[in-house]
Amino acid sequence: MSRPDDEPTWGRSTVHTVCPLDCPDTCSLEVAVERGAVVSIDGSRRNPVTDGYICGKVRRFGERVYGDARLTRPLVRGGRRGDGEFREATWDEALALIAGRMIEIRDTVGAEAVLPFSYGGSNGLLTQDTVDARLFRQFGASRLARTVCALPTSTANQALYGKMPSVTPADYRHARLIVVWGANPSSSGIHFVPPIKAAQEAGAALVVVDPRRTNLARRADIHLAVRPGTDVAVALAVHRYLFENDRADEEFLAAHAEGADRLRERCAEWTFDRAAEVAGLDPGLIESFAEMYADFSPAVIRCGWGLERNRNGGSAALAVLALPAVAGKFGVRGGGYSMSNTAAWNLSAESWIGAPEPDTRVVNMNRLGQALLELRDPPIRMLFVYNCNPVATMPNQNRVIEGLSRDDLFTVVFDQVMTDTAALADVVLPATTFLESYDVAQSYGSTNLQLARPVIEPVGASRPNVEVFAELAGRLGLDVGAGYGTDAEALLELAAALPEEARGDLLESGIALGVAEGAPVQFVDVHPRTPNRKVRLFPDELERESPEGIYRFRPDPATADHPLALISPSTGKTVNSTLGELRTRVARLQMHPDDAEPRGLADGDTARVFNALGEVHCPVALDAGVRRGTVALPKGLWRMSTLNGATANALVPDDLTDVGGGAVFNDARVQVARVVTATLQLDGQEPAASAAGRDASVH
Ligand SMILES: Nc1nc2c(c(=O)[nH]1)N[C@H]1C(S)=C(S)[C@@H](COP(=O)(O)OP(=O)(O)OC[C@H]3O[C@@H](n4cnc5c(=O)[nH]c(N)nc54)[C@H](O)[C@@H]3O)O[C@H]1N2
Ligand SMILES: Nc1nc2c(c(=O)[nH]1)N[C@H]1C(S)=C(S)[C@@H](COP(=O)(O)OP(=O)(O)OC[C@H]3O[C@@H](n4cnc5c(=O)[nH]c(N)nc54)[C@H](O)[C@@H]3O)O[C@H]1N2
Ligand code: SF4
Ligand SMILES: [Mo]
Repeated sequence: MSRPDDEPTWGRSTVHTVCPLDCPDTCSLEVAVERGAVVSIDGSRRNPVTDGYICGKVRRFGERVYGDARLTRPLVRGGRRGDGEFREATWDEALALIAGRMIEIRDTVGAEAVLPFSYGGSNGLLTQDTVDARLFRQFGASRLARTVCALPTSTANQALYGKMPSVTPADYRHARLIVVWGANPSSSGIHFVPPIKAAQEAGAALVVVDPRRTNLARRADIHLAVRPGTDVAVALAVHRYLFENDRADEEFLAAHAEGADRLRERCAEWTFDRAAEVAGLDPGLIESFAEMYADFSPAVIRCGWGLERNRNGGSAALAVLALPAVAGKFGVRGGGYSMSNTAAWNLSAESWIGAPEPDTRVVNMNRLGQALLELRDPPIRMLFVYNCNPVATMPNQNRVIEGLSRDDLFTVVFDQVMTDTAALADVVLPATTFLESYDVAQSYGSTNLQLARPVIEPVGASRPNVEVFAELAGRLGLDVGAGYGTDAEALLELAAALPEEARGDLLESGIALGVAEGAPVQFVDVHPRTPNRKVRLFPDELERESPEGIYRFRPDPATADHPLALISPSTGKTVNSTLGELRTRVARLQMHPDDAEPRGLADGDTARVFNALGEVHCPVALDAGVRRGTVALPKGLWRMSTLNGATANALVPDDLTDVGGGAVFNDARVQVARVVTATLQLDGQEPAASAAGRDASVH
């Protein structure tokens, strides 16, 4: 890790802070700083969940802070769009340019021609939906529906339980049965794994529902290797079993739920045989799971996000989250469900944004390409990207790139590193990382709030979001409030809007643990936050929203030409696309040997993965751990990590989920073929290297 040499020498100090990245764990960190530079990052025990250790990704975060891709100055496009030529500019010049464009666009085609684009999964409460929201709302920009993740699951959790706080990992040791459904915590939330292992050692059974044999699936008593997108069928078959065999908790349902009869009607057709056929499983295995779930208490379901990223995602989340209610699993420590815990503090950004939302058009972020290419009245003329890397992370990548390549679009990208999206921008602004500015991280795995504080000075001329948006607002003549001159002032303003019990702990010790000291028992310490505190098993508003109705199965989109299901789950190398710049190896397509063999593919061969939307060229890794008929690429790849500059999202349709308008990343259906490398040998030269898509002939 490089260090500035001209800094004065002072001793090593350790600063306590938090990792705000998009990960349920929200680790508390100890960062060692020497001569003004980060020298090591490790876990602390202040957040009990962290337990003194963190993932390898964030241990390496210093390589990102000081890395080659780091943005240190504002940049203005020099050459043709996308050719990578930028010149350095001052903040004054860059912000004047942006403000001038915004005013010109507003005065000619209207403010709705500006679309702010952010997701903010790796951002805390300060760096998104504070001054940025005030600015874009007052300006009258188009609004963005932030739907790329968690919309189906959170819509289901909201409708059924009003987002009741979840069972936290610490309580898993009390469970006799743990069901990990569509989650892979070994990559996506590592602190969930030890509690699961400890519970197993104490005698708990483990069931994993996942198309891949994940680390936990290897240790499971039952692994249901479902075909992607079929969870709703499996969960409904379990419901049917419970209702038909007097294993439903009628007493609980009568006292604490409504809509059970309608759920019962919808599951009636889902025999084990029918669900097994749809999901590509042995019916006996689903039956064993159903019996186990009925028999064992406490039983907890860890519902992940893998099951929501398909056309049936909303219904799948509803059916899975409804299981503990129907089977009567609440009311005991270690029983119930875990979903995102973002609602644990019941915080609403509305309480500190203050400015009302304008009635402007709403753009679903999963259809960015379509919005850039097809929206009229007015067309989008400025895209302002921050806290997000849409070229790497949004569906239908080729359309996104085509949209961003429009000559008449002005794109601003405000980021920490030169992302694939920034490479296509007109103006690039450098942002601080969480080691250089304040933020308030809210855990979605547990219930704590923690303070991220500046550990080092901002690298180069990078600046925190709040300061940049406040200055831009000033240039636009908008009043975003007094307290936003610096991020420290903004922090105090935000803290004033937090509940009393959080504010004191957060500002004094940097951590507030939250509901019932972070370990609520569902239906004892916490209850559904629905109007009558009952579970709403058949939410009518979702039935109306969903084209075919809820608890319904929509058939697989596979065709004879594109028969394989491509999934793109999280890996231990990146958080979404964050840290993707540090990947050095080309990514591989995971494929079952039985799918590879008839295609003439051996381990390490270069393949072309394609459908009507695009193609990805990369080597194949044979792996019997991925179910037949399913292939997998890592989520969050940068374009440089494949052989042709396209990633899984080039193959993902921009269709939406049944409920919540979510992304259907795992509905990509593809064919895979071997790329035959040209062996043409020119006089005196080495054979051409494998160069898929250029001089190689593709079969
Ligand atoms: N290291 C790391 N950690 C992360 C992230 C990251 O990118 N990297 N991302 C963070 C974010 S934003 C999120 S939302 C969470 C997501 O964390 P997870 O809930 O773990 O979600 P995924 O990684 O998308 O997929 C989890 C599992 O679902 C499986 N799966 C795919 N399709 C299906 C299906 O149809 N049904 C079922 N039952 N399983 C399926 C995949 O094989 C995978 O093993 O992780 C967070 N943590
Ligand atoms: N194929 C496929 N694609 C997926 C998924 C999948 O399962 N499969 N999963 C999806 C999921 S779960 C999610 S959540 C999305 C997330 O997708 P994105 O929201 O695009 O998340 P990141 O890729 O982490 O990009 C966040 C960017 O914000 C920048 N950033 C961080 N902090 C700040 C800050 O304080 N200020 C500014 N200005 N910038 C900052 C980071 O440097 C980074 O480049 O990706 C989705 N994409
Ligand atoms: S990414 Fe997750 S596991 Fe890694 S340090 Fe951050 S919160 Fe902890
Ligand atoms: Mo996510």
